[in-house]
Amino acid sequence: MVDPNRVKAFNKERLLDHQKHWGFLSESLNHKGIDVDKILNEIGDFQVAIPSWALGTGGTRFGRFPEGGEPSNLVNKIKDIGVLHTLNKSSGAVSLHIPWDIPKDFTAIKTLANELDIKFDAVNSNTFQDQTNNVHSYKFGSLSHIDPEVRKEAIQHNKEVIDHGVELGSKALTVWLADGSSFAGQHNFRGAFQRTLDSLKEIYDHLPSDWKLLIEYKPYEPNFYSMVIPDWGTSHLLASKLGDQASTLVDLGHHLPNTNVEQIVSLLMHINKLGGFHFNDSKYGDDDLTVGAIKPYQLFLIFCELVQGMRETLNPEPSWMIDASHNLKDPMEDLLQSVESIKIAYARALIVDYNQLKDAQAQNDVATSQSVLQDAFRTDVRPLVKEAIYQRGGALDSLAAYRDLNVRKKLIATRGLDSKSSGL
Ligand code: PSV
Ligand code: MN
Repeated sequence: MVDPNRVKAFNKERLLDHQKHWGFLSESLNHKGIDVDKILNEIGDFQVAIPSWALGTGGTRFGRFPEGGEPSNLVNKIKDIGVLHTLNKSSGAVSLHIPWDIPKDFTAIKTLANELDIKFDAVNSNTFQDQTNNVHSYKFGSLSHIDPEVRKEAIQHNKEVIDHGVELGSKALTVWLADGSSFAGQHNFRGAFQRTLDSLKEIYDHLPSDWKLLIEYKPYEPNFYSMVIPDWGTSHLLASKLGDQASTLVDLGHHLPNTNVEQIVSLLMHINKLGGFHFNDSKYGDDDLTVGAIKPYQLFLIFCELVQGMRETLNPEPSWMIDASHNLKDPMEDLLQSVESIKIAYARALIVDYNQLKDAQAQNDVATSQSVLQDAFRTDVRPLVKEAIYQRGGALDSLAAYRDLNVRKKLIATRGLDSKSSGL
């Protein structure tokens, strides 16, 4: 779908302009004593997994407006991620959602992914919807359900997801539960928590020794009175009771308005319990908007904690995934913009002078502390991100290249206008 030679030709036209901007920025970063080559590598190495359901147009419960050419099977989904990765050299991983995307032929899928330089990141179970072959219904919960037979089915599903992941080379299972209650009195909170813990123990015992169990939390939706795992405290409580292989997964959209997410990230890393991260942006709730579209400063502050945590704690590198989807944009364009925002926030966080910040903090110099952060945030790091991607063979402007190469038009021509993606 995307010929690397076309990417080269695309870059050639933009190279002089880029070099002008990059020359200026690299000189000023050097002048500040920043090791430019080191951060170029860090930015280039950073890979964010694409969830297998995100290649189709998102929607709300009121409607969906697909543009056509969507991948209707896993092979085509991986090919689409291959397109993204050819353009941005930053999407070299897929996070499979099971049962939506169980490979029909594991060897063929692995070979294809390998050819496209795509790894299998965390696998995600789904006990928030009833599947066609379900014996029981998850209407009133899954791992927390009052009926042991329903719990058994949900536990079994999670074990099967682990088994699929093992075949592909994944190293983590992400569990997000929709379990909860919508009316006061519906749940016994302690009972629901204890049953969830007991179910998770069985899943945990099925993990290979080099696997992680990532526990995602969410304050509301689809349940509106209580969620069994509503916040990072509950997620951490479960993870700490399960053992070293279990940790918390932070999804940016899963917080009540104005929550200090950067502080949560910092503390979880301090105790080596930040296992995964889902990127998106929001104005009101779990809006799943393009990363960095609404609150870029918060994203930067989160990255400052991630960068310091990766340097100063023993927290293993979290699994990174984009968890955004909506109904207005071409999903591939949305993903390219999300990845670009992530890299910009990361680059800004990498150029913060943390020594100066620590000195200012030690002297209670509030104004300097703020200035140190804002100096990095206000630096236009786009040439730095472009250079990192360009050095890996990617496009100097992935969105413009995607349009220039008419990718969506070609996808529609090959797959048809009414080709729909499975999943959400
Ligand atoms: C739930 O809102 C969530 O964030 C979980 O990560 C799911 O896997 C994903 O969205 C897709 O439903
Ligand atoms: Mn999520």
